[in-house]
Amino acid sequence: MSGNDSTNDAAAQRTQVAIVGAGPAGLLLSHLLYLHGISSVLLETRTRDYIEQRVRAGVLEHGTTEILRQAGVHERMDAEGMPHEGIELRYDQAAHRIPMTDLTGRRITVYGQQEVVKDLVAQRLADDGDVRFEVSDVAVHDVDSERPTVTFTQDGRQHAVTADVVAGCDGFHGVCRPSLGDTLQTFVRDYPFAWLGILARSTPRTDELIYASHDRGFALYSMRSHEVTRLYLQVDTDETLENWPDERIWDELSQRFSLDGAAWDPGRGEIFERGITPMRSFVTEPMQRGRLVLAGDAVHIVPPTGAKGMNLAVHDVWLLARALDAWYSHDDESLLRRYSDDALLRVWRAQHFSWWMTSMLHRFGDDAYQRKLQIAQLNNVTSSTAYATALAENYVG
Ligand code: RFL
Ligand code: PHB
Repeated sequence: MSGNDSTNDAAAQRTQVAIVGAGPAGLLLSHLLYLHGISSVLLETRTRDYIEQRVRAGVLEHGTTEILRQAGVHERMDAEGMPHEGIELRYDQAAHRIPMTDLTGRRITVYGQQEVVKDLVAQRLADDGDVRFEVSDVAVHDVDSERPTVTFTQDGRQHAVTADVVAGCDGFHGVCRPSLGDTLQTFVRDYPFAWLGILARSTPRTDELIYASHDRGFALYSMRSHEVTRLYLQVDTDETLENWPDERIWDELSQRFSLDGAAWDPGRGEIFERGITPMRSFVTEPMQRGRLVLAGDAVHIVPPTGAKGMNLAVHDVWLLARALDAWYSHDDESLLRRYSDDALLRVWRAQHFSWWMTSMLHRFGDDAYQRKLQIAQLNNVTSSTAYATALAENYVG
């Protein structure tokens, strides 16, 4: 069957896979299905411009870049992405490098999530993919039948897409997870802090990311290009951007990155994007029910400290595309039935790693005992090859 065989009757369309949400998960799934000759309709509430500008993740695991390469959406990533072979842990006024590539043979690539999104949107449109932006009133029906349906409004008209499978890739606040019903188990951890993230026009001062654990709180130094830095500060959950004028942000970063007793200048520049993100760990199990399967942030989220969220979303849909291909090409439904079990193995490893990094690096109130434990843990990671290798293996994926 060709990749674009959806009929165009607006009232009642038929496709093989209806995909809700055009984040990295939904876009990559529709592209992978296209490569397998499986038709899909991709529905997104936001505009194309909005999803292409939404600033989020920046670190692609080795396996994620491999998947994007195999899928043929790698040209710009390979030209503009920044390969990194280590990270720095900074605490107690000293810098310690974790040589990830030496320890694992693998590397990460710093390439903004919105760039991945732009590349995937361009590819879907070049392949005449059926991608609908600015839809509303999206609802999923009949997931326990063999013909689940997604209804939505577009240009003031009501539409219905009937599919074999509905893929919920609609993020944490989407509509698909509630459709899994009430037999699910949900596992949650909320952290007593948030991240204030900025993008600034300044040349990165280092070649590698710096994770700083300071008595004043956590800070992260990252980048997007040779002209743009991406920095984060741990802040209280009730903080507002109004409380953080530019000078305060830079002064706080300088203190948290301090080295040898002196403030460290992260390279001040014009701040052109800022936001505050709460920190949460969350998993819903199982990730599927009947003909509804969920992927990415729709069904699990991690605090960003381990840089895992988008990588998990990519891995989920890679598994899903493989399972759907086995079903359509070889009438083998076993991988599809096992999708949730297979995906959850990796999801929980990433949950653990993200929780562990978060616990090791952030300030937890005035808990002096916890702080001593954190320093002991950091000393282990920076002095023992076994600990460092464990961190590196999890980080590069
Ligand atoms: P997304 O990206 O949230 O996309 C979901 C899409 O669904 C749309 N949508 C709907 N569409 C149709 N109908 C509905 N009813 C809909 N409801 C919602 C939304 O508009 C959206 O377009 O989920 P997806 O695809 O699962 O991707 C997940 C990633 O976005 C997320 O995990 C990462 O951004 C997390 N993350 C990081 N992940 C990494 O792998 N490496 C990192 O370095 C990293 N850093 C981060 C991060 C997330 C952060 N924030 C802002 C949460 C840093 C930060 C600060
Ligand atoms: C980012 O560059 O946005 C970034 C990097 C590492 C993280 C989280 C976010 O752990």
